Amino acid sequence: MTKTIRDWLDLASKDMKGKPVESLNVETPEGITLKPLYTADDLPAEAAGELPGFAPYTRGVRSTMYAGQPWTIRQYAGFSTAEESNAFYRKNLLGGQKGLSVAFDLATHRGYDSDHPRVAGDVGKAGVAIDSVEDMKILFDGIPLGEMSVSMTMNGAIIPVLAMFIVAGEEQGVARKDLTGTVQNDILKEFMVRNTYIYSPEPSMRIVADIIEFTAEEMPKFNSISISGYHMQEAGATLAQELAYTLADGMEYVRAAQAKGLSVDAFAGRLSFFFCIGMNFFMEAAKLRAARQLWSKIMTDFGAQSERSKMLRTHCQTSGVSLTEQDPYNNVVRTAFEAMAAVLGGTQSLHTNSFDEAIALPTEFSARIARNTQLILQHETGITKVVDPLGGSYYVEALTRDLADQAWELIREVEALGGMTKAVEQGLPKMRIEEAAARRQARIDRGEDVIVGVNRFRLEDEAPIDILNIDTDKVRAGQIARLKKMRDSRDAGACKAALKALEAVAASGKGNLLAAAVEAARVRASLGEISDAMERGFGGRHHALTKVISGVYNEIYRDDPEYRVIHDKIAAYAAEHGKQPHVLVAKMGQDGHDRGAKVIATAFADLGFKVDLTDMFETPQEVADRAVALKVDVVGVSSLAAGHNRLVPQLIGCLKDAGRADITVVVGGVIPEQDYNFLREAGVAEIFGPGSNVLDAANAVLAHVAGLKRNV
Ligand code: MLC
Ligand code: 5AD
Repeated sequence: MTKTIRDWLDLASKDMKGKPVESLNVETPEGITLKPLYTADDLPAEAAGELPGFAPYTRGVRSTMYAGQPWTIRQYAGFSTAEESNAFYRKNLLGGQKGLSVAFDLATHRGYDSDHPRVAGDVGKAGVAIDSVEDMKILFDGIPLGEMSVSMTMNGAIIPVLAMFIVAGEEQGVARKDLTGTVQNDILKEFMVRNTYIYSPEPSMRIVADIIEFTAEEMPKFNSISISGYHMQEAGATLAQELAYTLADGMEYVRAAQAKGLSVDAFAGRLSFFFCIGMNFFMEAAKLRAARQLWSKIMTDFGAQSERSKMLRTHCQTSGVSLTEQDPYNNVVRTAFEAMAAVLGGTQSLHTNSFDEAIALPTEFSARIARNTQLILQHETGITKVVDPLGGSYYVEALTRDLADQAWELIREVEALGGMTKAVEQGLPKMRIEEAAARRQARIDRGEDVIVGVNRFRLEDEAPIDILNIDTDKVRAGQIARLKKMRDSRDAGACKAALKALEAVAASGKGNLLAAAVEAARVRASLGEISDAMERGFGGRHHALTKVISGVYNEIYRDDPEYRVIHDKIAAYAAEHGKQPHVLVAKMGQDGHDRGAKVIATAFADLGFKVDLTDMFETPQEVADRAVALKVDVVGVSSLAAGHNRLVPQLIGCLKDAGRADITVVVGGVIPEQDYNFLREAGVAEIFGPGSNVLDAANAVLAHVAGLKRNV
């Protein structure tokens, strides 16, 4: 006889030996209740009739998906000089990679030439240094831009970078109408989480709209934007938040383009998306299905007529934060699962991270394993042969609906504030994400979220692995020489006139910024000069306010004995000394990753430290001045873009010069073990690598303040 759910419940109750079956339900951070069993009763009614290639595209944007054409293996890469990155790209393409994806260094991201004093430690470090068309041409030397699709992850300095790309194409003999690729050009999430903005939100939104306009008119094969949730998840967002805020960003860009007088169908077919794929296997696949479903609905509401306008096409990257410094070969396994979730979710293009992610940029070896992960999926698993193999799964279809519902609520909240630009100005999404990040960190610290090799099954001793090292001084010297040569040989009058014209377009609000920048790039204006011209036109750079949220740690840890012990120790110290131990959490250089700094600031404040945060992008001197003025006990530097070896010793030097060598300096973030000795010798008291437990860190810092541990 056929069994019913009732029968199953009876059996399960028996197997649970009296414990209620509902005790197996799990509440996810997204606010979704997972049950131990899904059945046909859970299938959403609409799921039955959905087919790939048709709206709402839940099952995929193409009728045949990978059976017709596999996703693009598009590995994000860039380091050092244009020459070195070009050689790396060519090798990767020979190795089976299909599309290019450029990672620029932080100086370039923030609109500074390599000779700018603020960026000395960042040149060529987290990506490739590009100062001018000359560099751009070298970057794509021997790579035909009419055939190879190129993604460029650029937001702040998007105008000079895209202008230089267009001119590099011209000088290769490729018309702009034939260029294929994508620019990230997603500034809203920069204000929320990624932090490589240059100008204030309003002029920044104009830049986005100008690019959408220019590409819609002149570059029909080019994706004008890559609306990105990736960095939100990396910053700690739940999957529902990532999904909702990304689509809400998309809606804001659609409105910005409409405000320029463009009709939806003139540009919407070239909007693209970018999501992060973490370890939550089924929910990640469901997220991509839900994203397509929602976007189709959203674009229909915007009045889209063309089917293409309603298709959410996306790139995915496996999650960086899910990877660990400890036992790093585990990361190969994690990345493989994440890649599989992206593919089961129906991504168009994919980057798989390298196993050395938590330590340094990929080496040739780690990059090969990462690429091969995708080649093996495409060629060995048979996964490409059937469209949307998860379609019809009781669980995945229910998750797709639940996530869509949760995200829709969050989208409505943002819309009620007047859209994402307003919500960003008010700081709501950033605050929500930071709170989710603090909760996640607390779950990890308490061992509730297990990370193999970090908070469970940890190895006693680990041998360091080989990592890629970049000599930034050498890269910088080369860049400065090339800049000088270009400046000496260009037509100075023509360059000045083009920059003046660009400044006027920025100041007046009339004309297209990208069109004006192409003229400037052609006469060899540098990236920094083009950025400066716009800065003058817009009336300055943007300065973000940094805020510390509080209460999350206290709430989660309320009853935790270990937490209480440290909390009480800090309270006792404060009572005895008449002041709380005082920490300045500092970000230096152009490193925009602030999740770690924010989580530490929140946790330390809840534990009873007095906590201040520096602004983003400070110099060592600025941080030292602030530390002295605030009379802090400790400066905690958060470093995730490899600038520590240069910036931290400078900071310690500045503190010494100010007569405050007694201020303890600790460093946390992505610090390879190879650097520990160097930093200790420079005077760093404690180093907290990835996977550090926040309570342990608090204990160690307090010990220094209380004089129980000596600064080195
Ligand atoms: C594909 N095609 C098919 C098909 N599959 N045609 C028929 N049947 C099928 N089954 C066609 C498509 O329609 C398209 O043509 C062409 O083939 C290419 O396929 P695609 O699916 O569009 O792939 P691709 O060109 O790779 O474009 C993917 C994309 C794009 C739309 C998502 O925006 C992209 O490449 N994004 C990459 C973004 C990226 O790499 N970002 C890195 C961020 S790293 P047509 O004519 O329709 O175009 C980062 C980290 C940091 O941000 O630093 O913080
Ligand atoms: N090369 C390769 N991957 C990079 N990432 C960032 N910069 C580079 C680079 N230069 C990847 C990492 C990181 C994510 C934001 O992008 O995986 O976590």
